[in-house]
Amino acid sequence: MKINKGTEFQKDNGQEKIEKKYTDKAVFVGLIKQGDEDRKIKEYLDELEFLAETAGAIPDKQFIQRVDRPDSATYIRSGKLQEISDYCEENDIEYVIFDDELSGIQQRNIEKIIKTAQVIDRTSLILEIFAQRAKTAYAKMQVDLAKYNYILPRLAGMWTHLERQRGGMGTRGGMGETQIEIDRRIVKDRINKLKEQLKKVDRQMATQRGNRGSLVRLSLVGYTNVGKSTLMNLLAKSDVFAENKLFATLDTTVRKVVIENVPFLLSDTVGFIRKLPTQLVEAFKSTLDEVREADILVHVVDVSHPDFEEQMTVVEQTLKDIGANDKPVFVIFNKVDNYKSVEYDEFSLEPKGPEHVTLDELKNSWIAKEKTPCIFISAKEKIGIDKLRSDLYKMVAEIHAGRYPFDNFLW
Ligand SMILES: Nc1nc2c(ncn2[C@@H]2O[C@H](COP(=O)(O)OP(=O)(O)OP(=O)(O)O)[C@@H](O)[C@H]2O)c(=O)[nH]1
Ligand SMILES: [Mg+2]
Repeated sequence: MKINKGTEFQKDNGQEKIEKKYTDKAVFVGLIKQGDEDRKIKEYLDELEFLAETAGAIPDKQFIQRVDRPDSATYIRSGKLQEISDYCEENDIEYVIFDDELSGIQQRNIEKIIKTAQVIDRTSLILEIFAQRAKTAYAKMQVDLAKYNYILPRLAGMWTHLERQRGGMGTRGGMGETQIEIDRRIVKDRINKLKEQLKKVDRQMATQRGNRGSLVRLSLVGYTNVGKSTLMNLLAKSDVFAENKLFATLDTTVRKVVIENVPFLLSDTVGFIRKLPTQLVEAFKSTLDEVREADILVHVVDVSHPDFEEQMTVVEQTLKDIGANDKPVFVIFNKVDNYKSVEYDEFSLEPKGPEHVTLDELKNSWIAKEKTPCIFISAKEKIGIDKLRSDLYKMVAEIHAGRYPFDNFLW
């Protein structure tokens, strides 16, 4: 992670410099609110760790606090903050990463206590990953737009923060106000410019989509890292970048696939995640046009993930947010090769938990019944792919026949 390189940290009196080793070590902070399960928080923080690793940080420790609701001034209580601050100082921690979006005020108050490490919230971490991963000019513009939208409401704080660091007595008041206004105008100008540029590209992309005629369109959607690109490569014999990191894919790729004699278009796009920053959803609207205009959504799920049901809910909610929830959905439960369950001891006093559900039980459970049509496969080990192809064929052929009655006549 490069967010922090080159920053010098100073103690309060502005004199004593704290020697800073760049360790890339990060600690994570989460809250257990009323009604939250402890296990869930652990999984959320594990996901946050995975995000940080994707950005280049080295996970070190998790801090969890039980509270009724987040503190509006400091997110967690100041005693806990002090404990984290001490830990960071003793262990050369570089980043303190919070599992929520912090308000400008919270960020500033926390920075007053944690002085030797950089305070990062979930939103800016995700923005950082998107920035690192954006390859095309189009993706870069979208990420920039999201970043400026994140910065805009926080500018005032950044200014006072700068002022405090400079010890700028007397510069507060009038001049500060003007500077904030100037900064705001610069950022707003950049936002407007980016929106204009994006609009131009959007128009080109809309024309491209229009030129593709009325071929049936399928869109792969799903949580990040579930295997969408791996599946795309398998079905379309394409070469989309896939790896075990979050947000490997940011742009949308469209490929033509032919099964038997029926052609269709398959698109692979950015994955979703819990608490996806609204700024990003907003900025990536056009990347997601492909999803909005699809005939069928293919919802890929990593069934080997302990939290796959919640991930499905997140995806369904995000689809609603982007206005793509009225389409037929085909659910693919992927990674069956990695599915593990713990054998349940019938004589155990412990109740049967989700970890005891075998794959066969899962296939017959409510989830498989409710999410029909669905299929269980492994894109990596190529399990269930013939059945997948024939299921896709049936679905696509039906729509295709309606659109190309002449083709139909020839069969
Ligand atoms: N065990 C197992 N691993 C898989 C399977 N399918 C994909 N993977 C692995 O899962 C990881 C993520 O795969 P991708 O295809 O990049 O996932 P994605 O959904 O496109 O991810 P993003 O683009 O980051 O949202 C890679 O390491 C794949 O090799 C599978 O069936 N079984
Ligand atoms: Mg991908």
